[in-house]
Amino acid sequence: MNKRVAIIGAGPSGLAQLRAFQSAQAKGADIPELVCFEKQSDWGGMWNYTWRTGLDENGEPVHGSMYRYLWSNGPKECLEFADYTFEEHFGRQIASYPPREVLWDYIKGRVEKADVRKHIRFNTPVRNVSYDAASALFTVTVHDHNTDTVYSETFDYVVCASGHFSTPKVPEFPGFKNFGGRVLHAHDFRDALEFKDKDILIVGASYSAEDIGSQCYKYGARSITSCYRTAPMGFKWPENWEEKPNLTHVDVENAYFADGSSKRIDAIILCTGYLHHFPFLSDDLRLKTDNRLWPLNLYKGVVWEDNPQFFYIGMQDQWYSFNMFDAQAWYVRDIILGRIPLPAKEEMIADSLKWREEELTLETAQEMYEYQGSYILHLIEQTDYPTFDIDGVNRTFLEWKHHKKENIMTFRDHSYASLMTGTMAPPHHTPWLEALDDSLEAYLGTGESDVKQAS
Ligand code: FAD
Ligand code: NA7
Repeated sequence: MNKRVAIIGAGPSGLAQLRAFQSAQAKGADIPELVCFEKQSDWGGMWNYTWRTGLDENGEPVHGSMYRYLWSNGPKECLEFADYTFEEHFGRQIASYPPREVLWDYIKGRVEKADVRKHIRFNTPVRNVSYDAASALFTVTVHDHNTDTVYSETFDYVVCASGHFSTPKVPEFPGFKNFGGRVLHAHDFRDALEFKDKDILIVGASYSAEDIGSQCYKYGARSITSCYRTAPMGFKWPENWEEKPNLTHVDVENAYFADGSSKRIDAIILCTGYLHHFPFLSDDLRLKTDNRLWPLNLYKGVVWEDNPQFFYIGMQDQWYSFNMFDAQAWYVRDIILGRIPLPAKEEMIADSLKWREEELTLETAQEMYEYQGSYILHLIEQTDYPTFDIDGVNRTFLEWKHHKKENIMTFRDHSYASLMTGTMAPPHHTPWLEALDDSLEAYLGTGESDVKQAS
């Protein structure tokens, strides 16, 4: 096939795209030339942990928002690849909430097996993408930090898989300029031990707030105060964790809340979400959306309606993650291979609006993950991605929600069955609250050295 595809980013979404093409090739298909540009020096996206904050070794904004001791915030059974199971990777079933390093290992295992690393140009951020209607080609300009050169190449298709949990959304509250302690965004949070014996304030009421607060509790913060703008998280918090309505202002050492109460605090962690940020895309290609289940202008959640040679993977808010990126990547692959025809633009827009209308009716978490599940099923029915038990994944999400409601500090001690193989996960050898060492060795080992290492 005499075509070229540029893939921006080698995180789970970009890697899904590489694997999708490799899988077609392994079955005899003629595939286009693939070039994946990755800004970091290794693959895995968010799951490739960095200690850095601010700018990286090349002066680029640090991509990573993950922190030490991060364990999966949902059951691994909900994100399992349908074409590469945990049992295949680890040679046995493992417990249900692996730490970051274990999931990174799993992500890498599939793409090492598929031998797609050769397509990736590391240390190479994309600087600009523009489209020329006359030639129907994109010009992609990149900075190769290995040689410190900027160059451009042309492509027939571009897949943007650069992630959207990397550029922090940072509100300012009155008094921040004079606050005596540290103010940071979740994007720059790295090690909960920094906050041992401290009184911390968490702003926000979603996943980062819940998990960073829990990390700080686990690693010895003196107290946690979290505050919400719309609705409280509402879990049964430990006794040194208080949930309050939104922050109104701070002074040198106190935070003041909308209910008139106040609290002395040492540090403020803004868990206020992320921006979809694509500074390398021209206006005619740039997705503008907040973090939601159905961003507009993307036919089937992936095709840029204004230019169907341009695609996005993984831009939705995520209940499902890895296997959703796969469903999307296989679908995009089949459009590029000419196996799935695209309708006229008006029809694409009308289809997207129907999904959006349905999205607007969703009220409960259950309705939301069921909606995302039905979207995934809709995509995989049209490709050869191995189908899997989406209803079963939805049931696992439901159990997970119940376990969180029961006890937010012990939900990670539960086990679930794989929806791919049926095998029940064994319980982890150490309760999450006591497992201070998050290394792959500690997780997969016996647990004897688990408790001491992180102190
Ligand atoms: P990313 O993983 O962000 O990868 C994007 C890649 O694109 C990166 O490698 C980046 O370097 C590269 N890139 C960006 N810009 C450029 C450029 N201009 N040029 C070249 N390359 C570029 N999901 C779960 O399923 N379970 C969890 O427990 C979970 N926990 C999370 C915890 C945190 C703190 C965060 C932030 C996210 C978490 N997620 C979790 C969601 C996570 O984002 C996804 O699992 C997954 O990493 C998304 O994959 P992606 O490839 O779309 O994006
Ligand atoms: P989310 O899920 O986008 O949530 C952002 C939270 O921040 C949410 O509770 C917002 O409240 C809150 N927010 C945003 N702006 C403000 C202001 N100005 N004041 C108060 N509160 C605010 O981001 P997360 O980082 O939690 O999660 C993103 C991913 O990272 C997720 O997939 C995880 O797996 C890890 P709202 O409800 O909108 O009022």
